[in-house]
Amino acid sequence: MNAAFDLVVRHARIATASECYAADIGVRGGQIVQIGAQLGAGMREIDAQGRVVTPGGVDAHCHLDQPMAPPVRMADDFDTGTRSAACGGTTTVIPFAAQAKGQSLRAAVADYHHRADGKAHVDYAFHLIVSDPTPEVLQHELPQLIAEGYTSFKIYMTYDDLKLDDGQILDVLSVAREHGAMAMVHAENADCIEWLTKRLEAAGRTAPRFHAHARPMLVEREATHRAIALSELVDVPILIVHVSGREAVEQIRWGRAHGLQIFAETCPQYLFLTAEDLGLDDSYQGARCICSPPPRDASNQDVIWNGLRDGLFTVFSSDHAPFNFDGTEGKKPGGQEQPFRHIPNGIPGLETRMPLLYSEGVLGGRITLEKFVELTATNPAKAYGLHPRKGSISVGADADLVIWEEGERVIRNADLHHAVDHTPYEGRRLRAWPAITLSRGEVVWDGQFHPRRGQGQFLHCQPPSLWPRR
Ligand code: DUC
Ligand code: ZN
Ligand code: ZN
Repeated sequence: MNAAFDLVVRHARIATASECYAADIGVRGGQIVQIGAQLGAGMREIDAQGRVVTPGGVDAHCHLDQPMAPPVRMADDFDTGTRSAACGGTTTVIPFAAQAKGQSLRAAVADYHHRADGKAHVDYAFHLIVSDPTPEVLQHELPQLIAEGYTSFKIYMTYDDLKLDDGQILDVLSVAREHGAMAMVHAENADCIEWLTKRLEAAGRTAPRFHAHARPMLVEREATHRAIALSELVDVPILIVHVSGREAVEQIRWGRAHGLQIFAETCPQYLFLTAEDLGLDDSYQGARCICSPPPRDASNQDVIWNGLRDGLFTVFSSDHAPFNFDGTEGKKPGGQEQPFRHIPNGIPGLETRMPLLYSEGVLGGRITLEKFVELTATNPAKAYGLHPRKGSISVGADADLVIWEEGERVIRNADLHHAVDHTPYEGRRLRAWPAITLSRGEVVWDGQFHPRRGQGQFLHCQPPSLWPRR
């Protein structure tokens, strides 16, 4: 057979960030080469039967095999993490090459490549984490790495081993401005958290649920406001990550109303969990849902939904930070139940991010399909310099596609493909799940996982394209 295409996806109801329409998708060499009605034959054909087809998800905030202080260790590496991503409709992940204090940024990147090499089932890029902005880092390493395709970095306002002071943040933001990078900010006030934590400890309040008491919205509000002020001073856009509720949202709206380019990310845990998931009593079970910022309450979930709908949020990421509940390396470091201060922060979410938002956002009538695509794929690709190769269904783009299937499904950790021993969403009902995930034209998920270990490519990123270049 003299086929025009390697693959044709027929009768697709294509959803992009701007429109929905019916067409066939022709794929050759892993790329979309034609979109239209009644395309010629493909070597392989998939009949989408009028189902919704979206771009593969871009999860622009996840942690995989990130070095931790022993005995803590992440449960997912690039093998299990990208496996889980593929089965949940995500075809690009952007985890973090984290600089330890005293380490060169280059060494952190080299180490992280070593961790990823030969393991990924889908494509990946790296953000940097800058924790030690020495003159060498600011003047040489960071600018060179940005030029080489590491065009985004995260900075922390909390966590002793990562946090920067305001002067350091200004220095790092200046590099982002000069070299056209995206600065992501973890906005929580470290000193307030420490002060509150000590008081809780002195009162014997160390159970998991007190994690949320040590990180009230005020500490996120103050740091968000400060981050916005610092970005204004330097005159550079920033993206506030994992925004949890009303108070940070108000600060971002304030910044935007003053003409500042403040972008924002939120995550499933702020839509589907509340502080009550950290425990109503002193049970240790709540350790599973410890993450920072902590989940808030139902009224704050509504604020986050509104922000997703009205454009306050630019991207929707998982903040997948995979720690087992049982064992010695995760939520019980050394095998012991620990005071909340010592419980690793983070919950798994790579595989459930897209289906949760599709189910409750799109099929729940809260956001449009176009908005879903924008938040889960197109905008993250733009924010981190991967668009239009990723995050779009267009000629020339990679054939990273998800064909959706509507129907009830219950989340069970036993059915997920990460290496974590729990999901915070156990038992939750979904209204849709990816039927097929294609990564550069190859089926990685069709109800069964089809391994492509080592086929996932490292992606060099362009500067962000969310705002015009200077
Ligand atoms: N918070 C973070 O800042 N990173 C990883 C997970 C978390 O809860
Ligand atoms: Zn963070
Ligand atoms: Zn994170």
